[in-house]
Amino acid sequence: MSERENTVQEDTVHYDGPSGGWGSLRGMTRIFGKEWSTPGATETLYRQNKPHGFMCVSCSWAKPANYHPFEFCENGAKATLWELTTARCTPEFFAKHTVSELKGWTDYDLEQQGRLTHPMRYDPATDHYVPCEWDEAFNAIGSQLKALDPKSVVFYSSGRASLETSYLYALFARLYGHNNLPDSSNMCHETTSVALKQVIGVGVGTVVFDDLQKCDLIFFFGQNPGSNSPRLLHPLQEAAKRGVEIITFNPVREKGLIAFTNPQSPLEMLTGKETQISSQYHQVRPGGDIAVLLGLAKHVFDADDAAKAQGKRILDVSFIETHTSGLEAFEAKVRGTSWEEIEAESGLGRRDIQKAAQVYVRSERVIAMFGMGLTQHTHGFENVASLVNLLLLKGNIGRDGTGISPVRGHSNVQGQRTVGIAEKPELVPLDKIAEQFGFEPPREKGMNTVETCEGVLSGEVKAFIGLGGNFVRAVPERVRVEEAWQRMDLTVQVATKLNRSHLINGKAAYLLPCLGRTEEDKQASGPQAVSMEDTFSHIYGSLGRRSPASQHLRSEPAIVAGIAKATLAPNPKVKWDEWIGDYGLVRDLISETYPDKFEAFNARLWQPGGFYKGNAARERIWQTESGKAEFIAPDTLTACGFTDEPGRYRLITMRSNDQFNTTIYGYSDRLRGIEGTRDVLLINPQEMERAQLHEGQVVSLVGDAGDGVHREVSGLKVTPFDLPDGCLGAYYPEMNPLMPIWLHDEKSLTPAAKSVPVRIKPSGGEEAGERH
Ligand SMILES: Nc1nc2c(c(=O)[nH]1)N[C@H]1C(S)=C(S)[C@@H](COP(=O)(O)OP(=O)(O)OC[C@H]3O[C@@H](n4cnc5c(=O)[nH]c(N)nc54)[C@H](O)[C@@H]3O)O[C@H]1N2
Ligand SMILES: Nc1nc2c(c(=O)[nH]1)N[C@H]1C(S)=C(S)[C@@H](COP(=O)(O)OP(=O)(O)OC[C@H]3O[C@@H](n4cnc5c(=O)[nH]c(N)nc54)[C@H](O)[C@@H]3O)O[C@H]1N2
Ligand SMILES: [Mo]
Repeated sequence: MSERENTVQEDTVHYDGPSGGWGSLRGMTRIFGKEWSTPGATETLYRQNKPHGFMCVSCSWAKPANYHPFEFCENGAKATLWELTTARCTPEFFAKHTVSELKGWTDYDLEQQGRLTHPMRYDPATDHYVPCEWDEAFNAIGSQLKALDPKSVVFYSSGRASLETSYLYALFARLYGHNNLPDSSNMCHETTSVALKQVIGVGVGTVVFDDLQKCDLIFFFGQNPGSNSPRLLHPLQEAAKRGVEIITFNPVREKGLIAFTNPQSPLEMLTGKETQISSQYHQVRPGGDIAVLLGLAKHVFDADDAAKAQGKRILDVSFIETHTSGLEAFEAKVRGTSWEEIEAESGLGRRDIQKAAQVYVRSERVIAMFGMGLTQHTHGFENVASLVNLLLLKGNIGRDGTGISPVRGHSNVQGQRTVGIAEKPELVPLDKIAEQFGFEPPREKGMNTVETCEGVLSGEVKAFIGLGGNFVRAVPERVRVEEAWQRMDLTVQVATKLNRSHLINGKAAYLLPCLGRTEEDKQASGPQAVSMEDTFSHIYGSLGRRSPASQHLRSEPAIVAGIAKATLAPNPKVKWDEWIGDYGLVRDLISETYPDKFEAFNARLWQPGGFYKGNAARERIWQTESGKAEFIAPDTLTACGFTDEPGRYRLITMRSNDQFNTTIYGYSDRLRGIEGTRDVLLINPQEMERAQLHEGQVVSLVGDAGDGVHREVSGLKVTPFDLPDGCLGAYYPEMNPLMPIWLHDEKSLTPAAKSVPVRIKPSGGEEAGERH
């Protein structure tokens, strides 16, 4: 059976309940029936996100000091139980199936095989993975790395690895001789890191937990907490109950942003009482946010003009004068943009935008939260900068209850950057590292994710080490990247579960199984804790206690050290064995390299609520080029990188409630009412009629990027869905073959996954819209 046929199951249905509630409990039991009911699993969940417990492996939402008895959500529990599964992907499994055969399996079926148990080497002669010893793997990898030019080797990381692992991995890269350290954030919030650094001087958000309790308005742009950070629904619910306005801009009416029933409140569960979350919900066109944000600012300037006539001001004039630069150009841009242009690009009426702006005008303390809906666009930078512009107009950064708040993805994606995983050398204290370890680190810029793909396509990249993740599945242009991938000399994947990236192999390939975060990590000095940083820049310890899924597993730090030792010449200042024996020594190294953020790291590891690494912009210290917060006048109204044409749609690639990135837990997108299949094409009924499509019809999507490359995904079932005109929705990662590698944010190179240009092709037929 083909991969696609495999996944098509029954019909879609509709869900009218709130997010959370009984549905979320049923969601867990359905998937995890067996594991969910074992006493060990419940006990493990109880320790999730608590001091001396372990930190959830799912998203990077904050872990509060005053935690609930069960400080986890539906999807956090899914992620944990996924790691606790009793299924094992053993050498016998690999003996039974060739790698070519496994390539035909779905993501779901691959991960269902459970935890990897042994280090494996790919044997091209038989097309099987065969077991090998750890030392054999390390030595073989080490000798190949020694023979290669370090500049042709890439060390990728997915945002899960701990601060300790990440620090060692980045150090290894630099000792070896490159800064090729792409990570998953290159496909994610890199736009945020680049834009915030330029406009407010720090690449991370300025909001902390307490601010959510003090604000009176939250703007919510392009993030879906119901599925991707469900614990964020609790403070949102509390805010809504306090009368805080929550104004959402999102093309999709996401359930979690509409209504929520707290599954941890017996009263709410019994009475079925739900809280309305968003006070206004605006279905902006994908790519239409710059226009919306200019519209909001336009109303603020108009209101300020009117107030001036009465001797008052709406703008925070003293903040703007003392703390910002560039207002003039921004104001000229806003005033020079007509409401007609704003309406056309945003897909929203002037009155709706003004209604939102009126709330902003009267609010004292405003927070803006955002996610992939802003970052994954060709002009994602302008999206994020425009949101900051709006906040700056009324001094909404650097006061209690205000600020900019990206909602990050992976549980330690922000922290990895903090401790040196960065392809940009200017983000790392290289002089300090040189002094600490007595070597000369490479100073030239390394490759990020898009550049790595380009390097693989051109043959420049010869070897790839993946510390977690599913690189080949997650990147754009999958078909071409997969093809080129196999020309590499060496691919090494450190992982917990089998995925597609493990099946696309270089000439030599190793699959190295590691401990999960819930598992006990015993080293020479005893059980080891690790640590991570959340989206609010708080740092926490995490201690695994479960007995490991297999006795052959090694910890991520130990695997990094094992490869490093086999690759590098001995250096008396680089003590891999001692560091692996006691991760506290690694934390001391981190304190030494980053004294401002990590002073007394070991002593503060278990501080309830985590310790705060600080944020200059929050103190109104602007580490920007001008020394001020910078208004940016966007030179485009659309965040899209292509023009509208008849028959060309903007495709949003979406996450379901039943997945963690490329890990597919099941086929129920409960909160959107899509059940039984992921092979859907979501489109509104008017657009269906225009394209002469009927519900249930099976169609293909064809890339329409105009670069002459044929890109196509077939077998999608037309499903009517409430979306704005001119756009379509379908699931990530299935749609990634449609994304050109060059379609990315211009400044940060984040792939533009929320506006992919496509046409619809009825099966076996011409592309719809061609007749126009
Ligand atoms: N359960 C679960 N949790 C996760 C993940 C997961 O896959 N599953 N992934 C993790 C990771 S790595 C990340 S980065 C985060 C991702 O979390 P999110 O940032 O929420 O990412 P998405 O779900 O891709 O998209 C966010 C929202 O953007 C909206 N959107 C699309 N285009 C636009 C637009 O042009 N404008 C606006 N305003 N909105 C738009 C979509 O409708 C969607 O609601 O979640 C993390 N947490
Ligand atoms: N079209 C489209 N493409 C996208 C996106 C989109 O919205 N649309 N989103 C992008 C985003 S935001 C991101 S972050 C990337 C995600 O890209 P990645 O981070 O590369 O992918 P994941 O799916 O999170 O990786 C899952 C795999 O990680 C491994 N794993 C799980 N836990 C551990 C662990 O503890 N240790 C180790 N070593 N391995 C572990 C398992 O083997 C699992 O199969 O995808 C990006 N791609
Ligand atoms: Mo992400």
